[in-house]
Amino acid sequence: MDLGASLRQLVAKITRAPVIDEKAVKSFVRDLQRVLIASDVNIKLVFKLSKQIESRALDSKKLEGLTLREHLLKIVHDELIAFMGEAYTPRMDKHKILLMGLFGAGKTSTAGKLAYFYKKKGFKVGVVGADVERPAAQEQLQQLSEQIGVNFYTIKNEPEAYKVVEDALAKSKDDILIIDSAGRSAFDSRLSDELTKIGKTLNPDESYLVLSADIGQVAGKQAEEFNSLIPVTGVIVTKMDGSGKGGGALSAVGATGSKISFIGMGEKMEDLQVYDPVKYVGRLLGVPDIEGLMEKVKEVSEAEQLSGEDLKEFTIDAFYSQLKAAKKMGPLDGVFSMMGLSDVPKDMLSQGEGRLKQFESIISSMTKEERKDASLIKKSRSRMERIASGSGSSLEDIRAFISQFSKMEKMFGRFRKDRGFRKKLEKMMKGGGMNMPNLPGI
Ligand SMILES: Nc1nc2c(ncn2[C@@H]2O[C@H](COP(=O)(O)OP(=O)(O)O)[C@@H](O)[C@H]2O)c(=O)[nH]1
Ligand SMILES: [Mg+2]
Repeated sequence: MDLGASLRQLVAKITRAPVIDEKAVKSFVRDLQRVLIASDVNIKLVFKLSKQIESRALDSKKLEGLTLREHLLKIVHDELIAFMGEAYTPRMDKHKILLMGLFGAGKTSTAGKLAYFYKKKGFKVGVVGADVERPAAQEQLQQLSEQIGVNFYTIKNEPEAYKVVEDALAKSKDDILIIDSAGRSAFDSRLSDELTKIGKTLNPDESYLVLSADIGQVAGKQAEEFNSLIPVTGVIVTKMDGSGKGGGALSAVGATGSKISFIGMGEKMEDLQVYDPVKYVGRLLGVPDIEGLMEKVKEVSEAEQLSGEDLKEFTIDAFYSQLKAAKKMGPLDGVFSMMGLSDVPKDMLSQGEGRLKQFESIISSMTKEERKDASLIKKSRSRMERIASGSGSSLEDIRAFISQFSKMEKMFGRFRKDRGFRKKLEKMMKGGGMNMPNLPGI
């Protein structure tokens, strides 16, 4: 489970706890430690943060008008933000940027993304292919530059990177010039020679170190290594979209005193964001800001007080319409995750259109009875075989389907008695104008 999903579950726990007392705070802090360590945050930092949260929650005076629950949430929110470093303000004047980092960190893509970022702001931008280790890197950057419409400079077959830079400096009339340099599999003396020469020739205004989020807390060590060679003015952490270790990488870099400047959130040119810990933590928690968080807490506790009818049974038919409905709805509303439903439907949806189609054909090969009572299938290999051949799938596919279904069944079982939750969902579906046909079971 990713950091965001785990944190949202923790917040849901605070939201739903019958009482918030010292015991609840301590148990929350222990859970938080576990979650942060699992996403590769340095253990010392974890203890520092959790101590801070615990002592502030238990010692400090509550803020006016807040319940202890809200008080704890506010502290958690504020401390997480402080933990993730400072917001960055990119330069908005003429300047030269050097990108450095190891192989595969995302330098070349980031050169394109930064170029696109500044081009959109109205600057004249050029990119320089100074990765002389791999000719393919120059072509990759040239293609990106054509795609986004910025100038491109390189010298093919030139073994000295600094000469490529020298030549680009002589030709460029751009406001912003971005240099893509070569990586290595590890930090070594050849890389440091090359970067030193580029540094002397270019005299960069910004030297960004590009790191991949999936290296987790090692990010801190790398930031220090590079910084001792060329002062790193900012760290760009890429692949934040695909890694559960992003929180670890960000906090480790922050601890070295380097600033996070941008984060990469995907492979497309627009997937670059100026770093802002408020936004980052907001995204993790599924709310825009502390006001948003408080509002959700209120909504949830109001909903808890409403009463509702008992839930209907959760069947395969229900499962299928739930998947279709969730797909229509897009990213799940924060309320879902606040209530502890976290990201299960999203996980399933991320398996894509093809999977949904396969589910559809599997379901249509089932009898009415089976759709009402999945245990019939679970118990019988011959039924599974019949469904597999009817839907053109393998026995494994059928088992995978049943296992997904069982997960959802368990999850909804937890909420069977939770009337407030059901009411809340009903209200959301009616009020929000969302079209969720046949959404039984919840
Ligand atoms: N998902 C994701 N992939 C990225 C991101 N940044 C880079 N990549 C991918 O990571 C791979 C290596 O990137 P590249 O820019 O060539 O790395 P370089 O060796 O440092 O120049 C490529 O497949 C990129 O598309 C990001 O923020 N998110
Ligand atoms: Mg590259």
